[in-house]
Amino acid sequence: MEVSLQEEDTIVAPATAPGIAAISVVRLSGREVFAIAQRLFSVKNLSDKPSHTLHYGTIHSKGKVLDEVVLGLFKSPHSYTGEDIVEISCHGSPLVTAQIVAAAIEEGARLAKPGEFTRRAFINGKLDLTQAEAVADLIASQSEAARKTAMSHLRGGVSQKLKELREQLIKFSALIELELDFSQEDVAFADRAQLYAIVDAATIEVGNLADSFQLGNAVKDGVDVAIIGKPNAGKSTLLNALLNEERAIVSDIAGTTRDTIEEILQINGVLFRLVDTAGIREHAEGTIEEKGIERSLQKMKNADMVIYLFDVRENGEEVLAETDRLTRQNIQFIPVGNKMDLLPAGQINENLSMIRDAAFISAKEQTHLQELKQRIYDRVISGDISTEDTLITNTRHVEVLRKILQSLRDIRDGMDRGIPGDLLALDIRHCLHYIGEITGEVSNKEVLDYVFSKFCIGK
Ligand SMILES: Nc1nc2c(ncn2[C@@H]2O[C@H](COP(=O)(O)OP(=O)(O)OP(=O)(O)O)[C@@H](O)[C@H]2O)c(=O)[nH]1
Ligand SMILES: [Mg+2]
Repeated sequence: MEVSLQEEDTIVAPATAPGIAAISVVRLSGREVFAIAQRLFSVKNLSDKPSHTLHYGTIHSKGKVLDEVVLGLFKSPHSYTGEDIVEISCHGSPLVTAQIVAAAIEEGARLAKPGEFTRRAFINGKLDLTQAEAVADLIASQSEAARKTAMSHLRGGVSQKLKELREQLIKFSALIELELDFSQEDVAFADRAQLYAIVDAATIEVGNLADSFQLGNAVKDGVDVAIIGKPNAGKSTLLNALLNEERAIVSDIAGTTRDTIEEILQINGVLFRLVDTAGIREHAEGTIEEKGIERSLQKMKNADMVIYLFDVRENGEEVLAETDRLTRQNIQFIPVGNKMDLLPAGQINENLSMIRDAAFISAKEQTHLQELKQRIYDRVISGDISTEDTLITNTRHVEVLRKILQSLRDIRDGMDRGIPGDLLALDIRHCLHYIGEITGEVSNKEVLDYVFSKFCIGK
């Protein structure tokens, strides 16, 4: 593990997005920050100024004034990275920003690597690894649910859950080590029944966390929903109705939609990508429609979920056959009967009433759409897990959680077999090792490189 509170290099990077804006921020962090900033900035005695203060002045380089700026000072250890930091707010011109960065490099700073500021924050103990990862997720979040989950991780939600387990296991292994010191006297300091209880409770807790990944992933990345069905079933009408806008062309000509149309819909803060597809039929009219159908089938395969739309006036046999086929193919789908407004007194024919879990709507009259949205949402957010719980959104975390589960199983097996204390202590140490892998107490360069490579420069 890397140590030292101040890294050798002083790094610099624009912290704001490239492009024209009102202001742009250039950030520097490291041991030489004040010395470098002083050589660029008009206000004297920078390093004597108190932390968390702003200073107005000019930035100059090679005798030329580059810009009028506001410079913010953050002194170690009270800063994002834990090191001395200077933030220069300049006018938001890409040229000015680049010139200030270049001037800082000229004076001895080096351009930061992706995520390097956050990496330093991690190394200096400002954040644990899950929190550092949450920073990247928060920046990338596109829906309310994704933001909320990232924010909960940033505030230590994941680590908190594991911290208690870690402490219990550490206490326990200490007792076992103590037994080993007295091994001649055959005493048991560590109550095995208590260890069983800890391991069993932890298995449930860690198992729930691992299980939350499916939902967590959906919350973070969004869910692909393909609307499929025969031509004229009303797929495009449904897309428009769900979005509340005239996005797709609707007509009574079968085969209207030729290409797929994708739009984003948020349901209860979760992001769904709706895909309207070309109606699927045996005898397509022309190659364009054929290609469209091919794409529909592809979209159906790739989607996380399918809305299978049919006309409620249809003879239900064909619909039943289709739902059977989807079930056999293991496709997650919701059968939806459309055009209820055209059925006299809402009488569904017998075949259709046999379809399990079907929703019946009128896309045109916009009836029962709210229920349909809830249905779509419930499909993802099913079971006991809710978006209010701590959700695992990161593949790295699930993988390590599964290793923790396995090591808990090993501890339990060992106790069942009555293995000696030193071996039990070893199993517990394995488990502790994996817990440390999630939070970053145990880390290696490869893991850190992987985690921080996903950041942008300047974060
Ligand atoms: N009465 C009634 N008509 C509907 C309803 N939904 C769709 N329609 C009509 O059905 C016809 C076909 O609708 P579309 O939305 O274009 O159907 P589609 O499934 O997208 O068809 P393709 O793109 O050709 O595959 C249009 O005339 C719609 O106005 C409904 O709920 N009730
Ligand atoms: Mg269409």
